[in-house]
Amino acid sequence: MTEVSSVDLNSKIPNNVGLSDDPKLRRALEKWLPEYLEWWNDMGPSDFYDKPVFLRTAVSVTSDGWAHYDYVKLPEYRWGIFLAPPKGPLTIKCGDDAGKPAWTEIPGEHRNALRRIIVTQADTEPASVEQQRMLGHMAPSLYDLRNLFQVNVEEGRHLWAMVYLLHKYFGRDGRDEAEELLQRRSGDPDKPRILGAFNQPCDHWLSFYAFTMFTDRDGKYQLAALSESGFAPLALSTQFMLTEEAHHLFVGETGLDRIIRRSAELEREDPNGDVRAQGGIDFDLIQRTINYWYSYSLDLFGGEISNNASDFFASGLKGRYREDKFEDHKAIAGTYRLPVVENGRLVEKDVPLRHAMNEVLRDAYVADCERALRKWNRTLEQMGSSTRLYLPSRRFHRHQGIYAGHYFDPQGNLITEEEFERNRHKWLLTPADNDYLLSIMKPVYEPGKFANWIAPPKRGIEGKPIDFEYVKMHD
Ligand code: BYC
Ligand code: FE
Ligand code: FE
Repeated sequence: MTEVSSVDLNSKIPNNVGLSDDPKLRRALEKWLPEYLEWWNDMGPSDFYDKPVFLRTAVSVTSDGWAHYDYVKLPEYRWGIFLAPPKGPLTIKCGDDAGKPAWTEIPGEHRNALRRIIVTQADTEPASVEQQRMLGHMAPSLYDLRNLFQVNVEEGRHLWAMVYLLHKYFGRDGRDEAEELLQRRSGDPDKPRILGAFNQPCDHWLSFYAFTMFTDRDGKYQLAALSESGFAPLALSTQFMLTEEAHHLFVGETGLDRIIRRSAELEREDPNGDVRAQGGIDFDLIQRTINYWYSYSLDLFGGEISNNASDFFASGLKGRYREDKFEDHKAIAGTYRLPVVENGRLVEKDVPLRHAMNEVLRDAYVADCERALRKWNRTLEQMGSSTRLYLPSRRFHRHQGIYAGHYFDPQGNLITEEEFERNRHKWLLTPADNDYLLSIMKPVYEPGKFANWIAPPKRGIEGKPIDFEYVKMHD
């Protein structure tokens, strides 16, 4: 059974992994701490470092009340290392060894695969902080500014969660990887972040909400798959990360809902139903933003037919979403049917189930996104707008997997490259869109006030009113 000790909040690095009993590990992490802070200062939120922010900090791991809310200045945030308490004896959840006891040390034969998974997961966390670095300067309200910073500090903590695993279980290699995680930079041509979506610019708040809606949601499904891992420390670490992740998804889903609500209001108010004439965000632009971030986020699940996915599942390193709900945890027999491109046409093909595990996880993600779309369309209906938003086909605008290198319209029909390029500005965010969004996104820092292009939230944070001073701009 994996050791989860009591929570030590007074240590330099708050933790429940018994750091005080492991001086070597503690020294290594304390050496990494100032390097992390240097990265945060260079690449974390630009400015606002002297402003108290009403933030939640993890202080325990019990399902009720793990979070403490108070005013904190960003550089003083206490990034900690927390594992969820195991619910009974841990077992390998899937693959050839399903049902056997989970590993508390790294099995030699899985060392490289586990290292790769952990480093890939880790890399996304600082990347997203880098992508969101400038957004504080155009926040639509103090409520939203606070949510941005909440997401940022927790992504920082998620990096800590993975760096702990690298330091504790991978020796010298792990420490080197932890260094490199602070060297790569989102969008840098020479040392980019590992996965595609994390090198795309997130220049304004429409992209921020779409990113937390669609890209953080990939995070939810990947973390859920890793929380089924037979490597116990990874499973327990990602389980606790998921409790924080829920708020990131809330920020994205409700943020887009609030924009949609406001746009519907402006559409109604304008004599010609012209949302832009009222300084709002028109529905076509919202749709292009959905298309953009949804397609990059679909790429994050990897190839539809993947040897890696098959190996990860077979060796019990990564399960499916809620593996418990499946009856057969070995998945040796089944097949998965999916459309593939052959000789310029789409034809259905059966793939051995294990090789389709990325696609199985993507299915759970797509269903969740469809649920959110239904919700937004209900908002449109209630507001009396005739517009309906949709998710593009999962073949549209893909850069990974079997559809990459082919061209599809948002309905999923195969088209030519020329046709795709001719329609690109109708289907995907354009530089002109970004210019327009930047032109309307002026900061609003007065408690209870909101930018013209977004509706207020239904309620505040932690029972506080909407006009609460979530960030103290004048202290
Ligand atoms: N971009 O067999 P394939 C989050 C590479 S988000 C670039 O198709 P596999 C968060 C792949 O690495 C969750 N490269 O894919 C969200 C491989 O390269 P190599 C992050 C890509 O391995 C918001 C090659 O293509 N967590 O937490 O089955 C804010 C062929 O690979 C991409 C994880 O990703 C891409 N999109 O699956 C903050 C979990 N996709 O080895 C945080 C850990 C694939 O040939 N990662 N490639 O050089 C994994 O489980 C797997 O690596 C993936 C890919 C699911 C990402
Ligand atoms: Fe995260
Ligand atoms: Fe997140």
